[in-house]
Amino acid sequence: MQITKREFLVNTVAAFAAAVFSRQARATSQSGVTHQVQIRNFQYDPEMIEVRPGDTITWTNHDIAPHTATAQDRSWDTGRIRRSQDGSVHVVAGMPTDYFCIYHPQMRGQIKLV
Ligand SMILES: [Cu+2]
Repeated sequence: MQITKREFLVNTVAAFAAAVFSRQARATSQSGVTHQVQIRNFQYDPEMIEVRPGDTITWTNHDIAPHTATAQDRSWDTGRIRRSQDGSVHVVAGMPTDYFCIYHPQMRGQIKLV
């Protein structure tokens, strides 16, 4: 079957548009930002962090002691973060914002969802 020049052009434009659209869809779904929180001297730095749903928070432990970042209601948790390691949590809408360290409950941090 013979494809006319016009059909060829339409197909090419459609394929290009589909490629651009799928690239944009991917970019949108991966638009979250990664925020860094340092843990030093048994403190979260910064102690309060502004994040949006879709973002990721990564805590890096610079202490010798292990730490965690754990929601007060325990609904989310980085798990044990050893010296020089990090742990991450994905931000979702409505997640509890106050967190602490399981091993050192006096360590407290806060997420501000914006
Ligand atoms: Cu700790």
